[in-house]
Amino acid sequence: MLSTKLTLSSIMVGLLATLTGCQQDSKADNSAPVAQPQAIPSADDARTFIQHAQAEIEKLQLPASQAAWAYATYINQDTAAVSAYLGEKLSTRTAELAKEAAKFNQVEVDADTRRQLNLLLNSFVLAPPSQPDKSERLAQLSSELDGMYGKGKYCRANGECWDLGQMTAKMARSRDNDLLLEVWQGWRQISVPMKPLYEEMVGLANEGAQELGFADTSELWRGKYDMPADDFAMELDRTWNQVKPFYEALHCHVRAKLGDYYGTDVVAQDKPIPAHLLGNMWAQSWGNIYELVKPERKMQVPDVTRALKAQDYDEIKMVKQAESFFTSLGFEPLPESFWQRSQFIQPKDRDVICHASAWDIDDKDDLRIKMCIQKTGEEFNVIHHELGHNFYQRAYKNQPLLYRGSANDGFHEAIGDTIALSITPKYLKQIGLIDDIPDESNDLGMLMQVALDKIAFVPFGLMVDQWRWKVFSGDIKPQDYNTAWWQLREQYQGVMAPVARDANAFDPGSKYHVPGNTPYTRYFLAHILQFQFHKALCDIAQDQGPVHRCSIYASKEAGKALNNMLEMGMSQPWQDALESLTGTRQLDAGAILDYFAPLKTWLDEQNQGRQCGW
Ligand code: X8Z
Ligand code: ZN
Repeated sequence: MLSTKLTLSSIMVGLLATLTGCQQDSKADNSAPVAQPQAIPSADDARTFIQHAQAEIEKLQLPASQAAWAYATYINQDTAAVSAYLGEKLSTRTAELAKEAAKFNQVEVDADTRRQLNLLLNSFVLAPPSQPDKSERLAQLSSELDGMYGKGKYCRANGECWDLGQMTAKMARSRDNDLLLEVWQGWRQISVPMKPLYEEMVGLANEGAQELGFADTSELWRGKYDMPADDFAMELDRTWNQVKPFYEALHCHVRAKLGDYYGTDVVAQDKPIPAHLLGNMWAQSWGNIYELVKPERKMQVPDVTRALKAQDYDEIKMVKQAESFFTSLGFEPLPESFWQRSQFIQPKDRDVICHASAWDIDDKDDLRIKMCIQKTGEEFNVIHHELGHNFYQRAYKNQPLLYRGSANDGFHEAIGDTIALSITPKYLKQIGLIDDIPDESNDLGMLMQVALDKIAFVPFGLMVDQWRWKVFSGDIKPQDYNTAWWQLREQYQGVMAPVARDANAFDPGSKYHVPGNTPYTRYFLAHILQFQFHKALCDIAQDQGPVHRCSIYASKEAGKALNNMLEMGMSQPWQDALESLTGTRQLDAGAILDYFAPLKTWLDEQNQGRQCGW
């Protein structure tokens, strides 16, 4: 996917993706000159135009993707310059083509041509303004912001410096309030200098969006979902309201337990939870504090980190194991080049962007992942997540360029997670990572462990773009960037900054996807969709028993059904793709709620007599 801050789909997949994000790809082909529309263009002209446009874009994408890969895996002045240069060439030419496509607005064309013309217009993440100095500046700013995040380090008073990987591990494992606070604040120093760049970038991207006929970049981002932008926002609210009571119950229990552990002077029982105590740098998923909040009755819950260690898994073996899940479903193994070209381990000798991503460099077979793998159960899940992107990319590679993407960007994020939901005790025993399957009396522990990641994430998945959409639309002004961020964190997540924030702080910049310009609503969607997919696939696999114990491992039937949806790429509205697998056309949190239902009953009992809410 490309990147450059224009993108069709999302992750590092799809058309012109943003040079950032989580999935990138590109392509190559013989390009042909773009048709010159005549005075009164015909349907044939439109078809010829869109074919030639795709061929031309495809040709520009390959070098842009290669340069983006070089930059992400070796951040320096030269790779930054080349990647910004090629990204800009791609995005500028694509924007010219998108503008030219408007000439066919009044022409009656077949459904595929119309869909492709629309997708071309919607393919940007950051649309470049037509003035060359401005589009070059935009490309430079986005690449610089990316690099600032990738290079970010916090140095302590004693001169010792930590990168994000080291700090992530401390956030996960330490229970020392002072250390957690230091790490939390330290990482947020890296984003202070991003703010003026971010502000400038917003202005330029809005200019580009306006030239394409959008009110601003917010409308562009919300307009990619086969429905009017405002209706889509309402769909998100509807789904969030389905999950909210569950989230509030989990929040209430977790806050009470953290109060028991750290003291209610640190964790007040009528306020949002201080953001540094939840086991994660951004308080977005809480699985790492399972030990503090687990049910008191002893529960046997597989410790995957320990099992990986006991069985001597290294980074490659973890990836091989994840690949074998996909091949068990009937997918072809990954190509040899994947193993040669991927970055699995953080290089010691240079700065890289460690944030995990999956790439499709040529839209053919040059698939790669870029990670700095830690040997933990959490990262084992991330590997499945990334491979989900790669297998999706390969499934739609024969679609026309403008259809090479997921049904919507949430689908791309959901596939690997769906597979990871099948990493149940039954599966862990099958692959020899554990000896015994705990009986059902332990399910509550397992459900709690998973809910701390999945349910806890939901409001975070929503709030990031609630902030960004308002930043792009101008509802949040630069002087309010940080305070508005924390208002949304409190409102949606019930999480607060543990210390007063400096006037110059830019805390959104400490989350990869903000400087990386990767839209975030996709993860909210994915957290809902993956439970819909999991349920449907478990039914197809004829798994007996509760859905939280189901694993679709080795089910060729489930693999086939999944592949049928993946192969569609973006050729149909996402509602059709969803229906093809699940039988429903709606985003529906019913599946996630059903999956965790026994835990909700238990949480409600625990919370009796507690003062919930914030
Ligand atoms: O960014 C990611 C993936 C790459 S697309 C590792 N995720 C979000 C995040 O880390 O914030 C996956 C879950 C949410
Ligand atoms: Zn992803």
